[in-house]
Amino acid sequence: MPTALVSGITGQDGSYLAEFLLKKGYRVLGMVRRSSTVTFGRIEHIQDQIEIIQGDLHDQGSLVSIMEEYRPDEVYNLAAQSFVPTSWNQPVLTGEVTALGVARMLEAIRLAHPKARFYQASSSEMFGKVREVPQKESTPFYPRSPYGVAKVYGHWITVNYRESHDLYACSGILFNHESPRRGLEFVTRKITHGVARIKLGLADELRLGNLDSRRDWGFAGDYVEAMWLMLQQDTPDDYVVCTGETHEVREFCEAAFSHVGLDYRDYVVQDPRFYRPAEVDLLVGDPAHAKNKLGWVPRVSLAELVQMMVDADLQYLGREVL
Ligand code: NAP
Ligand code: G4F
Repeated sequence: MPTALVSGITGQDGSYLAEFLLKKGYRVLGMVRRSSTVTFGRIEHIQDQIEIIQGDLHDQGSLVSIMEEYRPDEVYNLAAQSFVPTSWNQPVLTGEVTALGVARMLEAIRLAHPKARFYQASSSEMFGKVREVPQKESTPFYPRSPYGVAKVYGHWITVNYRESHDLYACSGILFNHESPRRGLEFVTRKITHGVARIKLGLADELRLGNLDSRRDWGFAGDYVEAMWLMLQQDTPDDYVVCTGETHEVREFCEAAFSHVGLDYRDYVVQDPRFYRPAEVDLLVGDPAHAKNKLGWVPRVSLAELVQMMVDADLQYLGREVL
């Protein structure tokens, strides 16, 4: 039975990846940081099948100890400060976790267990002010937020450890992927949760920022398979993972409201508080490399994703209302 270590297992992607790996017969180790309250909501349903171990991307020693003790076959580094607006308020913390945290994890592997295969959760946010449309593996980066800058470091340190130390290290450049488990502060979940609140009579407006920006949105449950596939190849490489389609935030709103028979224009209020100091206006990826080399294709369409998320929020909030 292969062993996988997942950092960020309590997050959206960590929960889907853990489910996926359990189905494949893996022993799953979930690395979690110490906190005063339990943050296991997304993995409650599989908690008895996972081994939870304590570790923090700030703490080099904890990572080395984990590698020495558990010697995982595969390491998925999903942990990060992942919310873009927070990265302007906490740029140093974002750099510590989202950038240097990657170097600490790679150092732990190099020192204690260099046979481990490594996956780094890189991001389309690195393309920022895009230099090319659509974006592919060779497109130059131009990050627009401290988060994007930190992810560029994480990407290149992964490539560098592969080339310097011969580690099996891959960088997955994933475009936005969403689900009913998405954090409430990200725009898609904020919209679907807002739609459900309005439909159930719990709110009468939804305050958002820039409706013009465009994203290439997919379903998180599909994207974790691409992470796993990257670590099953003969040689390590970097891959863009996306749908190849792009839509405005406004279109996501339109679809979510219309799913419950409402018109978004009656409820959405644009609020300058949610605008960013520098925006990423257009993201759309080219999934050809992932398709040709990994045989990976996304399954859930945007329309299905919107419906899945609105229905889940209606169900979730409906239970609270009753
Ligand atoms: P998420 O829901 O925000 O989860 C982040 C995870 O990181 C949580 O489990 C969090 O733990 C953990 N974490 C934060 N700081 C940590 C630290 N110092 N030490 C250990 N763990 C720490 O993010 P996600 O959407 O699942 O994304 C997973 C990864 O993919 C992230 O690296 C993100 O930047 C990247 N990514 C995401 C997308 C996307 O569209 N979702 C696209 C491209 C790349 P707590 O539960 O304790 O907070
Ligand atoms: O949902 P978002 O906050 O996601 P963003 O900034 O694209 O970042 C996500 O995807 C990245 C991959 O490209 C990940 F690396 C990152 O960790 C994260 O998962 O915002 C999407 C768009 C932005 O253009 C934003 O300005 O939605 C716009 N937006 C408009 N109103 C809003 C809002 N975003 C948020 N969060 N809240 C709003 O009210």
